[in-house]
Amino acid sequence: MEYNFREIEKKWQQRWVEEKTYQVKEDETKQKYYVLNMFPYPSGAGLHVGHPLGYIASDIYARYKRLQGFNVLNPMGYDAYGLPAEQYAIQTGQHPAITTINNIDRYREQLDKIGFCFDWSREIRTCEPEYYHWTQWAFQKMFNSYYCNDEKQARPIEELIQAFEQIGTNGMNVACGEELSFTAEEWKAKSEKEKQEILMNYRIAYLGETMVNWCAQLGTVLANDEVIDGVSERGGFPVVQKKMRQWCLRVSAYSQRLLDGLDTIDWTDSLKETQRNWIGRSEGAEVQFKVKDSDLEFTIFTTRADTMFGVTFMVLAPESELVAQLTAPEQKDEVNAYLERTKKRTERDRITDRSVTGVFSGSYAINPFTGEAVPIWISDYVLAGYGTGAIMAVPAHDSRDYAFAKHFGLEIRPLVEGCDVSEESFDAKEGIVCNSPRPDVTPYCDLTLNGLTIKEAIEKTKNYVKEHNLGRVKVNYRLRDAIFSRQRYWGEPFPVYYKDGMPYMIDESCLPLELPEVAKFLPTETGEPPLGHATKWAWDIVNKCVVENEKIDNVTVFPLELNTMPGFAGSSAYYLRYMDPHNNKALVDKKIDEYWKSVDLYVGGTEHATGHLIYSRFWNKFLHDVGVSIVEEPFQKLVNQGMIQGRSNFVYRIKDSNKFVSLNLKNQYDTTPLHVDVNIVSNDILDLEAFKAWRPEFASAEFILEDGKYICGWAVEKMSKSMFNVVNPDMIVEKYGADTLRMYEMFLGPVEQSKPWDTNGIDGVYRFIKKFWSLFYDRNGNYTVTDEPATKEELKSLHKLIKKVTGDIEQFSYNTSVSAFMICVNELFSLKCSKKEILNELVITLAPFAPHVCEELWDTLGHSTSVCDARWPAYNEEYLVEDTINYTISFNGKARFNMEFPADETSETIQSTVLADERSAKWIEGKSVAKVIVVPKKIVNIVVK
Ligand code: ANZ
Repeated sequence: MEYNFREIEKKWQQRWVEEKTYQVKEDETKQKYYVLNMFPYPSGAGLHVGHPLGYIASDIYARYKRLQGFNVLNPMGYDAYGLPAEQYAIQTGQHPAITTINNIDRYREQLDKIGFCFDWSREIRTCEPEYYHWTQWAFQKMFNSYYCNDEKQARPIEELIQAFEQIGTNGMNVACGEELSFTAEEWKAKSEKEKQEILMNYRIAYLGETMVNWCAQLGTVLANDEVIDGVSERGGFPVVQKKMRQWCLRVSAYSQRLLDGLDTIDWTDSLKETQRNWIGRSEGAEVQFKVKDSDLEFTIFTTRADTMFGVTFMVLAPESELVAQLTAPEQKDEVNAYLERTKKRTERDRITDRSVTGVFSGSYAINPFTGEAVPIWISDYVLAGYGTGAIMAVPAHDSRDYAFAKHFGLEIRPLVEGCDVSEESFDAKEGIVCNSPRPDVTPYCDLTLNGLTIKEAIEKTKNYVKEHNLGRVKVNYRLRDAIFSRQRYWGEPFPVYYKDGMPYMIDESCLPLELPEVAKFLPTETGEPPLGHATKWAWDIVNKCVVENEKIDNVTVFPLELNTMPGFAGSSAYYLRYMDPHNNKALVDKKIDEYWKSVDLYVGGTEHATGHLIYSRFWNKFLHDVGVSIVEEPFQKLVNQGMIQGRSNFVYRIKDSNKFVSLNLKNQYDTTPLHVDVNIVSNDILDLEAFKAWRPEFASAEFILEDGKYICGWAVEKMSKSMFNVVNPDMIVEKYGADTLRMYEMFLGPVEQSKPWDTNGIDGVYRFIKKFWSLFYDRNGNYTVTDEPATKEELKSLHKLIKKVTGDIEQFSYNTSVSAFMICVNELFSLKCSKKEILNELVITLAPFAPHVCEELWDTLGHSTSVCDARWPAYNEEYLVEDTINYTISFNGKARFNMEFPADETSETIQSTVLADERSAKWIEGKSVAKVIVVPKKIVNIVVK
């Protein structure tokens, strides 16, 4: 029988479905192992060879773990809500659900061809009501919770209401937007609406005033990267900063837990560092400044409390509420003009663009340490959302303050008097570097920082601030609350209706609230989100159902929320749902949750380092607090697969002609390189007929060949349609089979590394599988496997392989495993080994990599169950011991020849045999042997004089 991958792969893919080979159930008798891939967004372009890289790597691991006796969960599904389907709907009118389903079908077809061991019975799609039921449910739980800083966890909002009723805000240590203070009596005296407004300040899912990039023409909020130079990337419409009421998630409350959790998980150091920076813990002090000639006071945040004596001005963020209060009448026009200008800049512009702008408010603040009055300025280099939105500026020691002072001619006062303040002596990190000790500042207050290091001085000043009631010690985090509203159609609807301007949750028992149909996917004429087009989008609280908008009476029928949830809503807890995907009573059954616990191995791209991987960790911690998720960290080990880049090919057109010249002759002509579809190039040789058929303008192309061939040039670029270098895995499967594709993708290099797709080596992998096959069948297709016992050499070759592959898989070093398979098969081939004893184990070892051919051969070897359920072979060190050792024989340190000795030979025998060998005579001739050194198992050196 010949190796016919088409038949074999089809046969086993069918069998796996029929026999439910990859369906997994909770099994208390077995240890669980949960493997997860970041689920794909099914785009219209389908999969290219870069996409399956991570899936193949995790598939190998899942199969390996199963062979080791683990009960392995390896599910797959689709992140099915998203913008591309909606944009396509806007352009073509095709409902995004249809586009999405078509794309999913195409993905599934492609994935099925590669032979993954996914348990498809657990498939989820985030756009299906059965799934988003639980996204909505989690949102409602967040709405009904607040975060207690003392207990370091989310608690039911009722507990907070109770506390307000009993003691007001007294002694309260909870996460909030704004620090409020009221007594129990004051609370009780408030109206229902006022109470709801106050609770919003504490809820984990809350409606908050946030600054957004608003594009009126598109009728939507845009993300920072959708805005370029103040206009929308799409359409070029003006974008302004606007305060909008949006749903937000209080992710910031979890900052410290998100940091601490990083120490408990097995992720790369670089990924952990990225998250630490993103969370941005910053220890400092909040200090109160009084406003001169006024009762007003305001608070600043500083990490350099020790620089208090260098403060020469203050700066407020333009959005700060203080701006209106502190702007003097004579400065009003100038300030307003400035505020208008800054509205156009996104936060990112403000952080990255270092140009200096600002305006004087007309007011002064009093330095609490020195009693000195300093001017208060307004500038957009101070961000409203960080710290308190106000700073004390120390131009001599902070580079942005320095630039600002230089620009506006403000005083620059170094901590050590008399230091040079010119740009040359300004260090971006430390500011003005002074080597002399700090001066005594006792004239102003009883705090001396003389001779202290910066760190010590900061500590001492912070203590001083605390003791003298000038402010407090404060830890800030850069991590912001997540904006959770989108003005889009194709997303999860919020299970929320509005009564008297305040949001209320629809009954939990009424979930899921299904996405309504709309006539248009665009915003409405009045600027409402697309759900504003829905005519049946009102909530009847008596009948607990969705009814027509005309029934809205704001008594029993209320309008429903028009925003939808963002992309990360559905992807934040999907891993939990795979455990129990069809449960309509709970997100996941408690017992099942206890069995699978969390993901042991998570594989996906690095682009999710600060988005998905922060949101899902937050979401999971919240679910943990409310008793759903068993483990606090959802993903124990994380492997980032690299990108597969495209390997583009070029043809060279001779200027002003339709003639193309082969690569190595091109220098003789004046040519322009053109990208050519890599699918009509093989080993850099162009298929001339296919090229002519590729595009009409090339139908009459002529060629200047070398050795009868047209050789193309090449380059490594991003894999993209526009560069004609996209390789579809279907084509590779068609030509070589899935087992070759799988092994070849792994052979390309370490999983974590980015590397170009280069089909030049694929034939070698294909030949390897054929050679492996030939250990079972001879050239004439006769089955040659025997029951003869294996020789020592054969066992050694096999066990060397098992040892190597076992170690490699644990390290995700699959490329070196593939080489090891090649070496072993070559060795067995030259030993003419067709022994069942050897081949049985070889098949099991190769099965995670090339499952189809291994199932086939496992079957041929006479086994009645799937190779997936075999036992991973243990290697036996005994077989690896060398029988003989090859010694290098040197004379005066120069290697001359080699000799074999039994591994246990004595040094004396080795010495005498070497000296007696006739080859030695040549090197000793005319001299005498002064010394013989035998280094056991390595070398013999003979010193002659
Ligand atoms: C005085 C000072 C002197 C500062 C000095 C720095 C150096 P991190 O580490 O990022 O927390 N700051 C505070 N709030 C700000 C805001 N909303 N927008 C822009 N800048 C703000 O940085 C904290 C430091 O950044 C604070 O310490 C403050 O400037 C500034 F030699 O205060 B510092």
